[in-house]
This record gives sequence, structure tokens and C-alpha cells, in this order.
Amino acid sequence: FPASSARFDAEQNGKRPTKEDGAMTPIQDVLVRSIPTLVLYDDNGLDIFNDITHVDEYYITNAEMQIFKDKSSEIAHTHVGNNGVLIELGVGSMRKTRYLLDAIVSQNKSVTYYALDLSAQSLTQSLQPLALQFPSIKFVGLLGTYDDSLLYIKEHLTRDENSTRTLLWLGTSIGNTTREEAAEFLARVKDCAMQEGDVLLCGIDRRNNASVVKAAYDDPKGVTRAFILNGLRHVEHIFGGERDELFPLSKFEYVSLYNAELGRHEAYYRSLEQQRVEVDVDNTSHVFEFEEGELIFIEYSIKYDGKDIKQLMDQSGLRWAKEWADQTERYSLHCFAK
Ligand code: AVI
Repeated sequence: FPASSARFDAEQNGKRPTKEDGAMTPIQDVLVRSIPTLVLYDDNGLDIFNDITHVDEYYITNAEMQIFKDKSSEIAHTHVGNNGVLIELGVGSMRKTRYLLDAIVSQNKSVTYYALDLSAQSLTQSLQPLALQFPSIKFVGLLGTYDDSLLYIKEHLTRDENSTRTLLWLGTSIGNTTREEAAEFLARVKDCAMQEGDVLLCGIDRRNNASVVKAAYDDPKGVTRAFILNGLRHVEHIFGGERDELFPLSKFEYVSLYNAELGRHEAYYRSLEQQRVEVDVDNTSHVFEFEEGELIFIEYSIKYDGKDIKQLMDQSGLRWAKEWADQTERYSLHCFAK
């Protein structure tokens, strides 16, 4: 896709949103209004995302799973200490973590596993079966934002002299923040939760062929479309609206763009007609007006090649140590050290 696809659409409505219109995201040199990506992850969104991980075109999950299946033994041997601590940022579905825990147990290592997540339901659903399957591992869930949890780790988690920490940030979650935010976050992880000798295993999608990325983010069965459109339902719910009362799904569509030059997939809502949405927040009325064709930004999925990873290391202060790729060489698990 030409880098200007989004610009073309945004300019076509003739009226550029101004700063007063709310949160803005720059798309090339044009600002479009945006909704925080986090709205995609209400309970329904988490369920649909789980469905995405089973969609064939969404190669990411299988690629990462395959790396863990093939390399867990090596990873457990080299990068997990005995009496060590594993800290996973976000719990996900745990299908891949299982391979690593299996390898750790078969190497007779004892570890404590901390999982950080925003959703109590995800923590319980993920950790309970693992605790049953791996009785020798101690599981601890930390409920809150990543930043809350990192602060907690910094202030409350003591460590033995010899124990090392292995942090995990999987599923290319890094891609949902800008490159600058990602580097800042890694620097915080390094400062709050790591000391020399600790590692962060980070699953990151590569800058793949545009048609492969497009199929992954606009799959023929429409699972991704349902995931993104559910975000609008969630926004409606946050504003206290009934289903289809404020943001009728018949008046918006999902727009998927891959900007190969910048190495990122961009997800938007497009308003299919000129419309006016009035919402009430704490007895104050707010009006949002959308032009026909106007794009509203919802999600980046940013991809990384070798040069991007180097820049990430330079900016975060972490040191690149190793990389494992899946068989199709579309996806990498990187090992970053402090
Ligand atoms: C969770 N995250 C890494 C997914 C991604 O690939 O950006 C979310 C997603 N959005 C559309 N499909 C999947």
C-alpha cells in the first residue's frame, strides 16, 4: 500500500479534525482522531482475539508456538536459572508457555512464575490449569497495568544472590505501541525488573511480505474485522449506550492498511456516512461529528527487521543476545540482556 492511502481518505472528507476534537494520531502528515487501542480488550474482545490466534492466516501464533515447541529445552537450559524467576508480561493463552514450563520441570529446575495482566479473569483462567499441571512450580498472578506491576516488582520482589530472572513478552505485543513507546517501555522493564545477567525473551513479528500481513489482519472469515468492530461496541458501552444506539455497526467499517515503508499495519474505523453522535458523560453532553469516509485510528501492529531491532536496543539500553526464528522465517523470538 502506498504510504498515502490513509492520507487520501482523510483528505477526501475536506475537513481535517483539529486538536479540540479529541485524541489525535498523526498518519503521515495528517492527523486523524483516534481511540485508545485498549478498548479492543473487553471480555468479548479477549474471546475474539483468542479466535484470531486460531485463524490460519494469522501466522504469528503458530510461528511463536513452533519456536517454543522446538527451542524450549535450549531456552530452559541456557536462560532459566535454578530457583529462578519467570515473569511474563501479559498472560495470553499460555499454549506456548506450557512448552517452556515442561522443559523447566524436566530439567528439574524449580522456578516461581509471575504473570502480569490487566484482567483478573485471564489470570485465573490461565494460571489455574497450569498450577494443576505443574505442581512443582509456584504461580503468582499480578493484577494491574504493566507499569503498576513493574513498580511492584521493583519495590517488593527480593532476590537471592544467585537467582536470575527470565522475562517474557510474547505474541508481538510490542507491535501495538509505537517504536518510541516500545523502547521507553523496554528501558523501564530493564530499570525496574532486571539486573545484570537477566534476560527478556521478546516475541516480535518481522516486516513480512505485504500480502502475508494483509491476509493476517483482514482474514477472509472476518474474525479480525469482528475483533476491531467489537472495540466500537465497547466504546458505546463505556458511554452507557445500548447496542447500536451510539455507534451502529452498519455505519462504520473496518479499514486495514499495511504501510510497508513504515513496517506497520494500521487499523481504522471508517464512518460510512456523515453522522453526529451525542454522548453524556457526568451530565455533560459531548458531540462527535464524523464526515462520510472519515477514518478513526484504533491500532498499530508494528513490525521489526534487523535494523529496527538495533534501533530498539540503542534506545532502550538493552543488549541483543540471540534470536530464534520459526521455520518460515516470518517471526522471531529475541533474547535481550541487561
Ligand atoms: C495482540 N496483538 C499483538 C495483535 C496484533 O497482531 O497486533 C492484535 C491483533 N490485531 C488484529 N489482529 C490481531
